[in-house]
Formats: sequence, structure tokens, C-alpha cells
Amino acid sequence: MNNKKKGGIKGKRQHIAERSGKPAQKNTRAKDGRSASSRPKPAADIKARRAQKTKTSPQSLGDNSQYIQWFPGHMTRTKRQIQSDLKLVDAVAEIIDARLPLSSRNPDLSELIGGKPRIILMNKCDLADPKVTKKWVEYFKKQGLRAIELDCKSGRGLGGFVTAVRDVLSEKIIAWEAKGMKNHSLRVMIVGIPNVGKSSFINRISNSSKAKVEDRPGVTRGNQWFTLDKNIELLDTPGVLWPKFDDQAVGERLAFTGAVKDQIMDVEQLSLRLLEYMQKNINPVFLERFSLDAEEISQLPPHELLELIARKRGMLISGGNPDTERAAVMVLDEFRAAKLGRITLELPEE
Ligand SMILES: Nc1nc2c(ncn2[C@@H]2O[C@H](COP(=O)(O)OP(=O)(O)OP(=O)(O)O)[C@@H](O)[C@H]2O)c(=O)[nH]1
Ligand SMILES: [Mg+2]
Repeated sequence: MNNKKKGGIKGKRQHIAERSGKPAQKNTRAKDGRSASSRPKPAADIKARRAQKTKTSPQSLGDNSQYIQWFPGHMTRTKRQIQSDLKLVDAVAEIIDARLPLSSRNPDLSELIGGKPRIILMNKCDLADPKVTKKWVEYFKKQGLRAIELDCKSGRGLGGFVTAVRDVLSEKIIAWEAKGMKNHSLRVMIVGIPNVGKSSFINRISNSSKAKVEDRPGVTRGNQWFTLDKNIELLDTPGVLWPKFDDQAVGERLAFTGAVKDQIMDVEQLSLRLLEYMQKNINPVFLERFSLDAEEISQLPPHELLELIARKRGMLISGGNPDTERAAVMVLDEFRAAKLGRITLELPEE
């Protein structure tokens, strides 16, 4: 597991390509519209990783766990900007990841938002278990929070947004109308963790492509206004995490879904942890995807399961040994694209 040197998923893919003389494996995430020119330049990437390294280089916590934390300086600046822009908005839409309805809620943001009217947009529903998503909507409802299921890939759920905003602002709207201010414009700040789909949501709902979208965390770098229609304005904000995950399981789950920069982690270790999860939570799509047998894999140490998967996919290096680096990248990519099943990693308490 010597992948710390090579800088995460993309760096390793390149490394593999260089070693094998073949072109780098196609990045499934490039399908999301990320052009080669928009990828971070390797030098810049290395520089960024070096800057991170002192604070966040992965430390082994025993077994396959590692210490994960990512809170670069731009997130501190974003928090300050959000705080100062809050006075400009009427409501806040907090976008969370439907696969992680707890861990994808930033406790610092909740504190900043305070009593501002807010709605929760459970995005990436297409990747989550639909039955569990319904349970989460109920869970939030019991807490007095309006949550909407959303899929910015297909646009499903977008229709409920404006109604939900009007609902949470109904008292204000009545007060404005009493003062003769009909059609008072509504301003909504869109907040959330990195890579959760804030900019995708804005593009999709305003039918444009003005907000920059890429499949990596940390794309949006400043607050930016967008007009939805003459009555609604949306403020896009950069994704923010928080300085310390009290529970390392939270950091790990955020890393599984792509909210944490891959370059600060040992991707192979991360994929072993994901495989451990898959072994404990067997689902048929995963088994079928890699032609695995539930009983056969139940007792395997995760690294042997990764080797098995590498062999099944014909990922071999010289000497016929399994290429676990490449298989690890593939397992994570396929998980993130829900090719291993629509998996929600957190369940509401019954
Ligand atoms: N499958 C799926 N992918 C989505 C959805 N919404 C967004 N994405 C993808 O998620 C990735 C990140 O989207 P962005 O809109 O850039 O996320 P963001 O929250 O603005 O990210 P930062 O600006 O980095 O904080 C892109 O590859 C999108 O195509 C969704 O509902 N389903
Ligand atoms: Mg963005």
C-alpha cells in the first residue's frame, strides 16, 4: 500500500498508465462533464497536496482505518463570507447527500444559519436507497424540518423547491403583502459540504450552465448570485467541512462519497474500509457486479477480497499478481457511481 506518494485517485491512475504503457483508465467521473482542461494541473495538485500534508497526511489508526481531515484555508474564508452574506438572504437551502443524511450536515453551518428559515435538499437520491430516503424525509419532518428528495442528474424533485421556499417564508410573505409589496423577491443561500451538488442544483433549476460543476470537492471558490426567475435569486457558495471530525467514521463516510479530496488520503486503505462495509452489509448488486459469492467473501480479510476483485476484473501486474492499487480506485469509483448498488450508509433511528 504505497500510494501516499502518488496523490490519490487521479495520480495513481496516471501512475498505473505509465507503468503499463496503456492509456490511463477512463475516469467514470469525466462523464459528469469534466473536461481534460478543467482537471487540476499535476504541478498545482502536488503543490496543494504538499501544503496539506503537514496537517492532513493520512495516519494509520490500525487495521485499515486512517485519520481523515480536510479543512483548507478557503473553507475558513467561506464560513466568514457565509456569515456576512446571511443578512442578504431570506432563507437557506442546505443541500445534503441522500446517502449520508447525518454526516453530510455540517454542524458549523447549522450554527451559523441559526434561526434563518431553512429547507433541506436531499440530493443524489438517484444514488441512495429510495426506501431509506423516504424514512429520512419523515425523520426530518419530525424535527420540524422540510426536506425534499432531489436528483440533479434527472431533475427529479426540483419542482418542489419554490413551493417549499414559499412555505418556509409564508409569514414574511404575508407581512410584505400587507405592506403592499406584492412579488417581493426571495433570496436563498445554497450551502452544503463539498461536491454535494450545490452548483448542479443551481444550474438545473435555473436551466443554465453558468455555475461551474466538476466531480471533485472544492470547485466553487466564491459566493455568486444567480437569478432563478424575476422573483427568486440563489446564492451559490463553496462547499465547507469542519475543522475536526469528532467521529472518524464521519470522515471516512464523507471520503467514500467523494466529499473529501482524494489526494489527502490513502485510497487503497479507504477502499479496504469500504469493502469491509460491503462484507458486513451484503447487497446483491455488489455480488453480481464482481461475480462474488456471499459466503465465499464473508470470511475473507478485506485485502484478500480486493485481490479477488482485481483478479476477477483482470487487473494484474507483472508476475500475474493482482493490481490492488488499480482495483481500489475502481471499487471507489464504482461505489460513488452507485454501480455497487444504491446504498445509503446511514439509517435514521427507528
Ligand atoms: N448522480 C448524481 N450526481 C450529481 C447530482 N448532483 C450533482 N451531481 C454530481 O456531483 C458532482 C459535484 O457537483 P457540483 O455541483 O460541482 O457540487 P458542489 O456542491 O457545487 O461542489 P463544490 O463547489 O466543490 O463544493 C458533479 O459531478 C455532478 O454532476 C445528483 O443528484 N446525482
Ligand atoms: Mg460548486
